[in-house]
Amino acid sequence: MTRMDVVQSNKNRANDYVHEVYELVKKRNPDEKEFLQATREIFDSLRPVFSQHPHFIEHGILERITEPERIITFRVAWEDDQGKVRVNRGYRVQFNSDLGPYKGGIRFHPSVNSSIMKFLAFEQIFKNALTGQPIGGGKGGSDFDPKGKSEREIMRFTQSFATELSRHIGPDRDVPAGDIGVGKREIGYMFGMYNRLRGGYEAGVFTGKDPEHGGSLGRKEATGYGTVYFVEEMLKEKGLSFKGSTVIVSGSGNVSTYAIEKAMQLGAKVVACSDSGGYIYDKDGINLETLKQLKEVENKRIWEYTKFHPHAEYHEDCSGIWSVPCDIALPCATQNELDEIAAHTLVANSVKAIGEGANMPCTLEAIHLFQEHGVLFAPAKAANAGGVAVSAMEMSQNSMRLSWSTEEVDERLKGIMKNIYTSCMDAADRYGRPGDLVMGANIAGFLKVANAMVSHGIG
Ligand code: NDP
Ligand code: 2IT
Repeated sequence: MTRMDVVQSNKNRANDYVHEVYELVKKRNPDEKEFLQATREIFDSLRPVFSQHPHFIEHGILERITEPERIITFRVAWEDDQGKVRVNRGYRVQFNSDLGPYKGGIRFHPSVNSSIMKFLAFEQIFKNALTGQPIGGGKGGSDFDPKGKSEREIMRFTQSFATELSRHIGPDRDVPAGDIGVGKREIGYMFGMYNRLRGGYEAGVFTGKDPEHGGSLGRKEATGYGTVYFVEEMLKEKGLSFKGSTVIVSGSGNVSTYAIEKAMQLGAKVVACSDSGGYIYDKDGINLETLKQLKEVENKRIWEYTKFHPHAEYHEDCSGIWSVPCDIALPCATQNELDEIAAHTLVANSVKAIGEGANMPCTLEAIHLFQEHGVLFAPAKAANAGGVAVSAMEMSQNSMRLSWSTEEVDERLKGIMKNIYTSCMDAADRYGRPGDLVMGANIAGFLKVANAMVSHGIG
């Protein structure tokens, strides 16, 4: 065989392998729409990897990496304020521990199901690998809806959830953090329950703790800031910047708030944000102080912004936010919030860059459309890795029993986001798709985990 024949034969073998394993994953996980979407995206990127490194095929890496090491499902019973017994379902997906203890957030949202937990844990494996820190991938949560619940109900539910979760986690085993519906308050309740059950104080078992009680400074801001740092790197390459740009950010939770703050600090005008009820448009630029007061302090709905800024508009239907003309759009709310129709609208309005602050906020069709039209695209597992990166810094600080300053954490975060950007660009270059950050992120993250899996042997 000539060299060309060998290359072609490796290519065919890689394509067949990826196709066969995807069919297997579909068969084993029927109806798990989000999980199949996340695997599809990774698989589409990996063909050139298997063609260049056929030994990964012999090691069955794709079959193994798509099957969680462990999925824990449990009953969470609790009593509401009326004395009525309520039952929710709890999950912890411990997907991959080849690079370190399972690491990933806990989500409380009524939409939580096995597919959503698995897609989030799967994404987390590659995201965590990209940070370069020693952390594996996991995710957990419950279909509990915190909306409309009293403080005490939230505490009782969270404590009941943590009672079962506690037997499966630990500082060297599995280290949860926050996600949708879970912030420092819920982390505090879980941490308290864990320590009570253990009869001690294990600081590094949760991250995202209150900085007054063992948390890292800068963790709250890290995901949003990190997303903006990553997008700024991507813009720089094309001679663009946040300075003077018009930006829209979906959501108004933890990630959105600090993406808005950093974009503003870099000189952007952020004109719209949302919650699941609708979006606000403020042509003068959103007032961040009002936003924080409403959402962080008072837990109110976003429409109330217009009470304080009557010139701003409120529109029901949160997906309408994508019709607001902008240079940069940062989807920071939830999965599949930006579909092909929204992508068409953004492209028609000459959007220049998209940065995914949320996990898998853009559908595959939307991503393809952006790429076809030359819109710069920063994929979630790279762009929103700043949150978990600072979580891993929190683990280090807890182990060393010391705390770093806000400035020190922020400097490290900037360095990590820059490194992630460079490794994604390098991988995209090396595997034949220069500038394609989706492919670059998937390949760079995958290679780290796959090499560790090979070194750890099969079984
Ligand atoms: P929060 O709970 O703080 O905020 C979530 C925001 O998104 C709220 O404004 C919420 O509106 C909105 N939202 C939630 N679900 C929907 C929905 N189905 N449709 C429309 N809007 C919705 O969560 P975070 O900011 O922590 O998380 C946001 C995203 O970022 C998620 O995808 C999460 O996985 C991801 N992420 C979070 C990290 C973190 O450190 N927290 C790290 C990396 C990624 P409403 O209040 O009306 O529900
Ligand atoms: O999706 C995510 O990266 C998170 N929710 C944060 C995980 C973490 O462990 O900090």
